[in-house]
Amino acid sequence: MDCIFCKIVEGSVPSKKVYENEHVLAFHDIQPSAPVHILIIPKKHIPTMNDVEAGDWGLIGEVHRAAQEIARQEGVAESGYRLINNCGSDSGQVVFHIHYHLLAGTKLGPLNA
Ligand code: IU
Repeated sequence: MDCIFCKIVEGSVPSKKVYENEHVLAFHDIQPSAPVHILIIPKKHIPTMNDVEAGDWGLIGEVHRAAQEIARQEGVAESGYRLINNCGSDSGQVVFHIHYHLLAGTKLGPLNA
C-alpha cells in the first residue's frame, strides 16, 4: 500500500517518534505549524474519519488517550493544546491515513482566522 504513514509505521520511512505502543504511533510533523506539532496515528490504515468502522472506536479512543499522555510528556498539558483531525478535501487533508495534529507551545490563533 502506498501510504507514507504506513511506511513510517513499518519503519521504511524515518520519523522522529515521541510515543509508541502496540496500536498507536506519534511523531513530529516535518513542517511544524506550532512550536509543538506532533502527529498521532493509529497503526492500522484508516484513510479518514469517514472510514472509521464500528470496531475501530476503541482504537480512536486509544489515539485520544495517547494525545493526553503526549501532552503531559511534552509539558503542554497545563498550558493547553489543540487536537485536530482533518477529514477530506475541504479540511485540507493531504495524507489519507487518519491522524490527529497535537498543536501547542504558543497561544494558538482563533479557528476562524
Ligand atoms: P493533513 O491533516 O493531512 O493536512 O496533515 C498532514 C501532515 O502531515 C502535514 O502537517 C505534513 O507536514 C505532515 N507530514 C509529515 O509529517 N511527514 C510526511 O512525510 C508527510 C506529511 I508526506
